[in-house]
Amino acid sequence: MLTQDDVIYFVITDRFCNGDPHNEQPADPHNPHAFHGGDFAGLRAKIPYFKKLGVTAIWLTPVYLNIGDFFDSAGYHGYWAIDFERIDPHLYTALPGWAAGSKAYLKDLVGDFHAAGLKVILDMVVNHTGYHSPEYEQYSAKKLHYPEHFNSHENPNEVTEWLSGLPDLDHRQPEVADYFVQNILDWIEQTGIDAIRMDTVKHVDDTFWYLFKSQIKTSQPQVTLLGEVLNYDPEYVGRYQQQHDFDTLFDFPLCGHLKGCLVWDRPMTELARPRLHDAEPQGILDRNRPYSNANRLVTLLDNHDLDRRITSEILDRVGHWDRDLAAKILKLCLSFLFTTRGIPQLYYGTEIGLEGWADPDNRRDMPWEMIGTDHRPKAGQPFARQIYDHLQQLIELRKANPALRYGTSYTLYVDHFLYACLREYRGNLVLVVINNGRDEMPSPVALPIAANAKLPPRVKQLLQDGTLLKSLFAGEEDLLMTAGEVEVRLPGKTAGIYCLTAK
Ligand SMILES: [Ca+2]
Ligand SMILES: [Ca+2]
Repeated sequence: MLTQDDVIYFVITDRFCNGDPHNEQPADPHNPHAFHGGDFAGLRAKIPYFKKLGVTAIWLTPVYLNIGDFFDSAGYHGYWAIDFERIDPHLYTALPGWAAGSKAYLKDLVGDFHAAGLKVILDMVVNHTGYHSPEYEQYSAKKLHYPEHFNSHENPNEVTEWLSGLPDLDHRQPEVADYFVQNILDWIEQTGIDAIRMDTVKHVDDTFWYLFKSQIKTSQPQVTLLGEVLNYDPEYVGRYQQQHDFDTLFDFPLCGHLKGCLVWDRPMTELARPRLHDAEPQGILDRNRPYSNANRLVTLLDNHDLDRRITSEILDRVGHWDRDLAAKILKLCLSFLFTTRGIPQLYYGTEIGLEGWADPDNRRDMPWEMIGTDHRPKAGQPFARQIYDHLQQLIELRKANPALRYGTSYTLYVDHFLYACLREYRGNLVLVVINNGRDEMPSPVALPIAANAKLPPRVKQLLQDGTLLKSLFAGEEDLLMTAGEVEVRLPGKTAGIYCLTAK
């Protein structure tokens, strides 16, 4: 089960770490459309890396047997399944006596992750099969018949559209829906995974989610269902949590606004407003009503489906020569991600500022040559090291402060450049202030606490005059409560994070 205590780390297994050079059959690391050789042995070898960084749940791309070659592209990413019941041989190290493709290979990996205190999120696909090729006919063809079990090309319904031309299954057919319900139950029962990341949810007919809710959600409540509904409107995304009982969904609406503001310098009022009266316009963080619980959403900066990695988007914005400003903005984005509500998700490589533009460039191999034996970027990698160190500090901060995991968020102040948010949980309190302007604030801004009608008296009690709010970052000024306010002044593109110190 995923909780708000988790920090998710997403890997494309094939691109992460090659732990076994003998299961390649074949691999070509120089071709961005081919298998590169990453595998379960590589994931296992990097358990100490995950632990050092502080992440708690690893999301793996689908493990199904995939297409080896279709017009010079391979299903290295796992989304082109030709057999939904077997594991791709690129991924595991064959053991004597174990059936080829056995789910036991994943169970074994899950066991090692659990022993290390790491959860496993398995990516699953029900919308489509891999492209139909002679290979395909050898495997799943026996279960999913073409064309009877598939939607026709002519159907204009968006839900049944063929995504990237991938053969689209018709879940209104009882055989198809039942096949995938049984299939998912098999994976859960036989591998012990903690959560499912469900691919392309919006392209699957609703009929399937009703079956999923009745059979899988009820019998396996400990397995969290995380849905990918790639849409930027909370009303559209929230429907899946409200109606179909998805525990959590990727927060693409926040992702879009977060980058719009912090990378592309849109006004911070688009993120949140103090909402001191109901008529005030809403920011994206105020739009919670479409969700059954916005606090459980998975927040993110990037993934393998978006048009470029966060570092590259920032470089496109600031100019590729200005690495110092790019590092500041990337650290600012991470500061926001790890202090706002939700469960944060990282895409492998973001912790070291890995670049990557459109697919397949955003799926580069993890550059392990940059990482030292202490699992931290080497001293000769100053850009990577400052991002890594900042992120690691944020993960520790999140673990140490329940306010950042469960606390209510009170927006104290917003203008075009400045955003101030207070989070509190049972006396633990964190104040986050963001100066999104590129320049230092010309003068301090006073954040009213005592006069804020939205703050409960109990929280105001914690912030009486003379209370010190200590900065997380060395060298930055602490804040002192004076006359019911705190005054703050920050350099450009910087987040100040302040914790209440014990009296
Ligand atoms: Ca390998
Ligand atoms: Ca579909």
